[in-house]
Amino acid sequence: MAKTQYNADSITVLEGLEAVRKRPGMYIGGVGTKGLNHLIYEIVDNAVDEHLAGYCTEIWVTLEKDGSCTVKDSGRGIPVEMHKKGISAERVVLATLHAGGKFDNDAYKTSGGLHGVGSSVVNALSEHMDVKIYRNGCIYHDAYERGIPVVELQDGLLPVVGKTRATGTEINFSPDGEIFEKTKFKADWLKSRLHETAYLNPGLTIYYENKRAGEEEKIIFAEPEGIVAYVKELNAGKEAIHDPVYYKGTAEGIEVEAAFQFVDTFEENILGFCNNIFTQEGGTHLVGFKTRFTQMINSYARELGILKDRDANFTGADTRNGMTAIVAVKHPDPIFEGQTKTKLASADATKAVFSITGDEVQRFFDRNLEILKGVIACAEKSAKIRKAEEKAKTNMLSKSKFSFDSNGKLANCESRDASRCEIFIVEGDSAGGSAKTARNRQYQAILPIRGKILNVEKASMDKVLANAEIKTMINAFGCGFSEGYGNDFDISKLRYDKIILMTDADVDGSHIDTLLLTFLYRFMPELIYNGHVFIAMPPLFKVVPKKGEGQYLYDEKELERYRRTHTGDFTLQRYKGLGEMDADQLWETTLDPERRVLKQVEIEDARLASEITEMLMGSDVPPRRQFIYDHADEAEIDA
Ligand code: TSJ
Repeated sequence: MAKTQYNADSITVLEGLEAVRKRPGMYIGGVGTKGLNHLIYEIVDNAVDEHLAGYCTEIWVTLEKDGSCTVKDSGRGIPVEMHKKGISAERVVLATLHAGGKFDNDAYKTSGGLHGVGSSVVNALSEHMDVKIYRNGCIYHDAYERGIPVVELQDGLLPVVGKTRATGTEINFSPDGEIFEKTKFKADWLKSRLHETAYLNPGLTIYYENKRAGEEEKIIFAEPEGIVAYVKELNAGKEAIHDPVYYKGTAEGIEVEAAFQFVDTFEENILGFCNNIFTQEGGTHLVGFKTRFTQMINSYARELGILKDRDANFTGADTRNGMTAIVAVKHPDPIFEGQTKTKLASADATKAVFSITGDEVQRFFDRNLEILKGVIACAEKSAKIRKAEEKAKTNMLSKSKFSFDSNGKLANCESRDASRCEIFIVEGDSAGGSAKTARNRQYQAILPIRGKILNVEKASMDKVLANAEIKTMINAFGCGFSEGYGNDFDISKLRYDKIILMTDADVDGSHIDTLLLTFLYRFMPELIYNGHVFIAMPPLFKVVPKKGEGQYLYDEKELERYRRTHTGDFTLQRYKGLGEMDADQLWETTLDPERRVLKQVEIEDARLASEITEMLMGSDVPPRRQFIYDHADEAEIDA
């Protein structure tokens, strides 16, 4: 991995260690037992880096009788040669803050902790640190107290205290009782961390020994099966439905490794790692994995006829029901964010994991149909339970009076004669306001909706029902709804003869139409089958000639025709949106049954809307990109 021969000169020197002792929490997260144990991890990570560089296969970690800790590796040994500052490079690594990690870009580190820069921090927070370096046939010695060197250099170089044929680095340190609340390392945490390190580094053997009185223990952590063994351990005692699936690949300069196995439970247990660091808060690598996996299971399920045309996709959670997985990436320059800086934020990790997962998991499932069917069966089981739960929830919801028009937006009509009543679903509060003024309140109801309503094709049912506008719509229509299993829909209870979608004649408006139609198509298809759903067609132009009557025109073609067939001057008014019309104009053009133009929605329109929605939001990337490309001149589509 280290491509260039690095020498003592290439270490970047930054600053001293006083800052670390003043604010230890900034560097190791805290001065409790967690921070204390962190000291060991920082040192071990340096040895793991040497392993990743290809020079070290063994690490020894010992909790000593006297309360100190020793970490030793079989690597090349920290360089002891003269650094340009005139002292041994080892001093620069261990006694200079930030040195030791950012050597050079081409010698990048992929281990965890403070990315190899933590050794000087540990030194500063140690009452005593003792260093032995096995290199060039010699054993070099150095020692520090609270980060300050206590061994005299000879012409700037470390004293040689013995001869050896071995190479490696050995560090012994005692945490400083002035800094830490307690100085006894927690053995259990250490063991589990070392085991994790062994899983993530299959070529590495870690010899753990506890020599503390009454706690004596020796364990060898070696996991040649790597993350596959990790997945097996996480699933120990559970009924697995197949052997773990493993794959590895590189994309975008990022190495991606993953293993997963489904078990007979309802949990989802996905652990992410970046450069050996556990990403507690998840991040972009997991997004790539989950997104691709869900897509793949849905498209296989359709291909196999397990999902029929009319069936909704499995949700992401459905497809991961029973899944245990490890996703580990190696990123040359990762970005972490979040509360505890354990959320991977690098966008290229999503791409890399997405593409490797797509290739490799597809290759696997193509050849292991029975396992694929078992995995899809888990998703089916999850979907079934989910739907039952959702139905129970909705039944409660529709019985609750509080959920009706929860945000007070609906302006209902006075008549209770459904055959006369109409409800307009209006895009935007301002157009909604004008419509409320303009309407005939006897039989016209107005429901303004803001922005883009939830995309029901993608959102899970409980999210859909949490959406105030959707809740209001369901309640206003009065006939309940149906989804998948069971049928609570009763069209005889419908309170309006016409449901009229009223949105702007632009791409945003048609996007909202698409989403609304998708909602109706999925939850109340009978409304469409029975011809109750309409789209209002507000005019785009008004032409007023010098002489004669003004006239509304509904599209560019009509305007062209008008221009061709009319001579003489006329003023042309162009409507950018419903919000631009005043109440009178709105009544004339869009609300008045005598003059308005409505388009009756047919089931094909709704099916198409649903397909477009799915393409935009739910399924594979290539068709979506094609769609956006095809429509790029119209507007941006934000999915
Ligand atoms: F830094 C430390 F003290 F925390 C520490 C470093 C602790 C332990 C247990 C091991 C190490 C460590 C460092 N092991 N191996 C190395 N290797 C190097 O520092 C090294 C050696 C040779 C070369 C080279 O290019 O010749 C480069 C490096 C980074």
